[in-house]
Amino acid sequence: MPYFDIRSDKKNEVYSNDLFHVALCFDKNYLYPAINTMNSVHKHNNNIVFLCLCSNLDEESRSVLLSIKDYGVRLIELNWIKKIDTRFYPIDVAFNIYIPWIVPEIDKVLYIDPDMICLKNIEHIFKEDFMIAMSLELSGMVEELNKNLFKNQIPFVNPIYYNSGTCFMNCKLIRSAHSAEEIDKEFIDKIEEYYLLDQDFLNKFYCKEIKTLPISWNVQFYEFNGGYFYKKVIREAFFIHFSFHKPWRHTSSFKQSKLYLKYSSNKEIIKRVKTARRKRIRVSLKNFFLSPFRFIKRRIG
Ligand SMILES: [Mn+2]
Repeated sequence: MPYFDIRSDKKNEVYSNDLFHVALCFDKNYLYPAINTMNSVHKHNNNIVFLCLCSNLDEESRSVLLSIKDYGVRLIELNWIKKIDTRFYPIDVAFNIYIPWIVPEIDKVLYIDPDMICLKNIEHIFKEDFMIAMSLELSGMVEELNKNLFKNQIPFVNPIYYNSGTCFMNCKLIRSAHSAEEIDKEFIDKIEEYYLLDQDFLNKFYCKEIKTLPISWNVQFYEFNGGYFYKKVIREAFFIHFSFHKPWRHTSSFKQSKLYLKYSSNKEIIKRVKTARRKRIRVSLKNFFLSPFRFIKRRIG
């Protein structure tokens, strides 16, 4: 891994290495969504500890994470040494693909995005033996519609495309088949090939080795909202994934923030979701009242 280094590796008081490991990658902007995600996992799972792979944290975020008392947190701070021009998304938190080598003593890890909410016990997945497993990106199947969004799926050997929001890794098996140097060569050295960085890479690199997890492991709100199976899918979900519009931003829909709030426990994030909701109401009222004038202006113009 000549492109980044491990700056620090700290554990909170209640961390125990003997439990199951769930990993998240985030920076200080995602601190509270990440804590909210971890809270939701902890609510349904007593045997899980968290690996927080972070970059650009400040002192306050660090102490917030390490002073968590309800569950184990191991905070590993990582730092990119070389500047990498990705052209699209910043590479800041794309450490998930290196997990098997960042924690070489750990054998199985479930990686999850910090914009997920867990709704059930998930511990049975750690008994599975597959090397790597993810759920499908349903919209990634509709090539014509999403050609630009999921543009890298097209040259892939595998005609199906996965979302990396939930990614189970048998790190031991991955380490025996691949090396970190190989990842550097195939990911960093060919970075211009990837648009949705880590997700495109995982799809391409592990292509034939990926086991398909049921969609209940990564229910993306945007894919099911308003759909015929919405209620059933939400009821059966292990994880709901709030991809695209974030519930704590004013661009989120009312229905989405309501669903996110229903399963949220972190006070800071609840406050942000509510503030965003008020801003959305203000913006839509403003647009509503301004629209006739805009219409008149257009007619005159
Ligand atoms: Mn996500």
